[in-house]
Amino acid sequence: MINQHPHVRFNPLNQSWVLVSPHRTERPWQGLVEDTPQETSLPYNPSCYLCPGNARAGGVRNPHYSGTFVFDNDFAALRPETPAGEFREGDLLLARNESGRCRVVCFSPRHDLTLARMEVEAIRAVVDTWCEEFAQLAAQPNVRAVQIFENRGALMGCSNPHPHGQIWADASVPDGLLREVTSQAAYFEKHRRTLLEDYWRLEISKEERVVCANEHFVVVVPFWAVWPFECLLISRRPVPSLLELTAAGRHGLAEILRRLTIRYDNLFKTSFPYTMGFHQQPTDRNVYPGFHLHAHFYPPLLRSATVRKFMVGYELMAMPQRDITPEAAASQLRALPELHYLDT
Ligand code: H2U
Ligand code: ZN
Repeated sequence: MINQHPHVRFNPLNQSWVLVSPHRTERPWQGLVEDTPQETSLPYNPSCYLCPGNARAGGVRNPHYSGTFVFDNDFAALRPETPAGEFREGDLLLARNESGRCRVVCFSPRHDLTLARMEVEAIRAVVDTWCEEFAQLAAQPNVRAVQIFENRGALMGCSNPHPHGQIWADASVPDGLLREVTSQAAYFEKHRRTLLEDYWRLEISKEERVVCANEHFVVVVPFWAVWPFECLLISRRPVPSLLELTAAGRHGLAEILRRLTIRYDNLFKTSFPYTMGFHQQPTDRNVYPGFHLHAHFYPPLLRSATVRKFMVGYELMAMPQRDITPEAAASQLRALPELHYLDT
């Protein structure tokens, strides 16, 4: 049985390997114990730059918004007005100007909420906002990829607990997306079905790595997960982006996001930190057969609200490594209730 021995697992989406060492879960090292991050409870915070009516850096004042609210990042990493430019010296020094646009998406006017604490209808409004932003950014001539993501919690370097995410639109297709574009295209060429459709069907039939599912989406701890409680959220229908979801599909996405984030919070009875993001087909107007909408959740926590995994040593030098198996992680997440612990 593979699960009792150290082994490596292959990630067919990005063509990389992860080392799994199940026998190590009993070792004495207990990891770094960090202070539990302070949880906020006020619906409005006068010093928050995302709360309605407050001033942001640079002096712009947020409107008194009541749903979602989107603005251009005041400290954008990519800027639309960047001129074309290239630098090259032999085969060693190569650089290129990169233009793009960075947006910040407030999920709610309430400073004290998170996706896990929002109603399905409110999360549905976030999904609709993601769709509108994706469509608008994709329509711009110099945008070839749109990355929607959320960075949650101080442990992930998130600067502000006010529920928000970001969208970076880029003039070129970033490496992380490109790798998944390439492997999905190769799989489709060979099998005439998308990699992720075959994958979710396989996981649904096996059950052991499934966390939760509804009519439109399936959430698994992927066979090749790197982070202890990493999850992969896959649309059942092989659509290339959020825009091809039906109204029912958008609702299904809101529902499954709520259920997954509640399970995460319930795992260690904490507001669970993570980085999540959607992978959607590039927006350069090429055709991408086999590209299948999905989202990755990468949470850093390992054993409690304070013990986190670090990517260090062998992992930075060679390949990522995990102790707890993806199957054990999925079984823990699956066993949790979908009622938030603060509501019980
Ligand atoms: P985090 O999700 O990593 O916390 O980032 C929040 C973003 O908000 C960050 O990219 C931006 C920062 O540049 N920001 C503004 O656009 N205006 C502000 O007044 C403060 C922060
Ligand atoms: Zn706020």
